[in-house]
Amino acid sequence: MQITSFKQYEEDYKKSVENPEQFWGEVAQNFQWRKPWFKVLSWNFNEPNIKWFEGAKLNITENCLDRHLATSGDKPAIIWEPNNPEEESVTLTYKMLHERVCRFANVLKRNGAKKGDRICIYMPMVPELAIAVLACARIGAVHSVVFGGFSAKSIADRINDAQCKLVITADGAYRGSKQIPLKDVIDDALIGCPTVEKCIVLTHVRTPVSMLKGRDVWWEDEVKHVNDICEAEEMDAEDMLFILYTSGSTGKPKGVVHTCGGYMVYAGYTFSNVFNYQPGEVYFCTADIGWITGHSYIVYGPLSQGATSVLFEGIPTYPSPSRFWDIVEKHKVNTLYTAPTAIRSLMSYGEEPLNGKDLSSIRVLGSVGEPINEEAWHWFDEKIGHGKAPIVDTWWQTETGGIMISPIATVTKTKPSFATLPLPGIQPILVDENGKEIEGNGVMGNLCIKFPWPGMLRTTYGDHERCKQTYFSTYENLYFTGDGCLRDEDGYYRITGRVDDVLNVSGHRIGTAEVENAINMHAGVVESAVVGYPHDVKGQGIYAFVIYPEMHGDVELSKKDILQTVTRVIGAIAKPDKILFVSGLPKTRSGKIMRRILRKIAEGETTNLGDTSTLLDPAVVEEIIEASKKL
Ligand code: 7RM
Repeated sequence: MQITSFKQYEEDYKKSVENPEQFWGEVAQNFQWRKPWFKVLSWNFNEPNIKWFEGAKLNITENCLDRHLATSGDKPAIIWEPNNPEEESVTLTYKMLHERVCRFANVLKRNGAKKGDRICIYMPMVPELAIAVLACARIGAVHSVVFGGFSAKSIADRINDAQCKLVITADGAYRGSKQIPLKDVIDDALIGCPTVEKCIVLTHVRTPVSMLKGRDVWWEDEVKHVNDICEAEEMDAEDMLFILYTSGSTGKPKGVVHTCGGYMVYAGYTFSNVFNYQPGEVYFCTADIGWITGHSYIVYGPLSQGATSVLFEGIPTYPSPSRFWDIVEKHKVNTLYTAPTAIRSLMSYGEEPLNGKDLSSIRVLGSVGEPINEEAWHWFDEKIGHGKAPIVDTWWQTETGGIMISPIATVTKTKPSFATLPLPGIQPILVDENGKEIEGNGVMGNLCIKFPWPGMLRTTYGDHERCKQTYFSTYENLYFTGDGCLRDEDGYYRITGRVDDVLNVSGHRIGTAEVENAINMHAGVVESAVVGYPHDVKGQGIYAFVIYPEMHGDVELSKKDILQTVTRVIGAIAKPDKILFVSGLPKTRSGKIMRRILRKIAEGETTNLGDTSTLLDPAVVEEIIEASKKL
């Protein structure tokens, strides 16, 4: 299954396009199925209706756990590195992880969870998070992991959208020098969540929490009441595995749905190939399991391949900007998969944090989440990889389930800031505004995919029409990614960023409409418009133009108030970096905000604003420009 030469890549790619069913059928043989499929693929992009490995039965946890027991039961599956380096790391072998997953699966059953039930997981980056995820999969319950940085309201919205029956959380989480009171946040969320019957709480930071009688139970108590034998539920290949909410151009995040069979095959295949993972190696992905990268490349991908996956609770800069390098040295990490924002942040501390650190174990480096600028790419290459470790710049999305366009480590010649070539099975195409294909090399366009792949989303939870509208209606018979893309003279792809109203702040996807809605909830705000602007570390920063007519007194206080509102409504990750109070917004005669103009102003451009002739009130632009200069 592993590609070892460029020639083989070309052959596999050709085969995957000419005969996709045969190609993926063969890849799927490397996994364990209870029953085989009768059809590899049936599809149409119009409804859309996508089925991979129809008729097949499996349980993904048998692939991630049971099948490794005989040969690698004592091999580390998860190495947990705590927030505080003075605390001890924890190693769970495949045997131990299997036992704990089975035991916790029984806890879920004991608390009323059944196949098909949705379970919300809001936890710190501890081994129990991976255990909770896998325990859901074990019994066929659908997990919906919510990142620990989201607010009570965001959690409640997600729980209600999926009608979750259970919540799994912890007393709190560590984040550098800070503590996040997860259970308090959950308590606030659950006030508005009538479908939730039980809440299982893990002790982690040992902060006092309130436990609601009849609803809340302790993880530690529950596991004492059950044994560690739990037969895996037999799942259909197209049964739901998980929901993961992600932002789009509307104010309401969508629940992206992934199913068991195709997702497993795609996460496992791409993990093995892109990182060229070798048995016994230590692999470290710095993402949070609350995002798709953590689902596919901390949990399911690596474990399905019997790999050793490092799970880190902390942040890159605590207690010092040497933290990643200390972890690499301590656990002899062979593959480091991180985000450009982390690289840029660490770069800014200079070379001192690297002094005396042994990074010689590193063989492969990876980047994900946003375009990586050349400067960061070279720093990563030279200072971390010592020019010897290939960098895989992996382009993909929550919706794609796994990596789509990326170098294959040791196989594909890399090029700074290019995601390079599509993986076997992936058929990218560039189109213009009208959906006309842009052929040839040295061209730019909107990135679409013209053929299904096993890891693709199947629907958006509870609203299939929305899935169709968002991804399959912009261009006929194509999956639209929302990204702009360049294909250079070598046929290499470079993703240039979103072409819709979605921001990418520190590798986190945030819809401008979501931030606007949150700001507008503040009592004094009449209207707002949010745009992104280039930010040295975060990639994009959030710039908010806000109409706040009755402001009396302190401007800074009002800004603080607005930031707090955004934190309460969405979470701290969506806080604007800049707020500019204005008396009006540039609108067309039909009332549409001209974001193009605001984007230019946010970038610091004050003269070449393009065509402003359709503006209702051009004077407002002059006022905004003047005000922006003083910000
Ligand atoms: C994995 C993930 C998806 C969006 C996507 C892009 C951007 C991700 C890269 C990238 C340039 C990359 N899922 N993006 N990877 N842009 N180069 N290697 O991030 O759903 O959270 O975000 O992220 O805009 O559409 S995500």
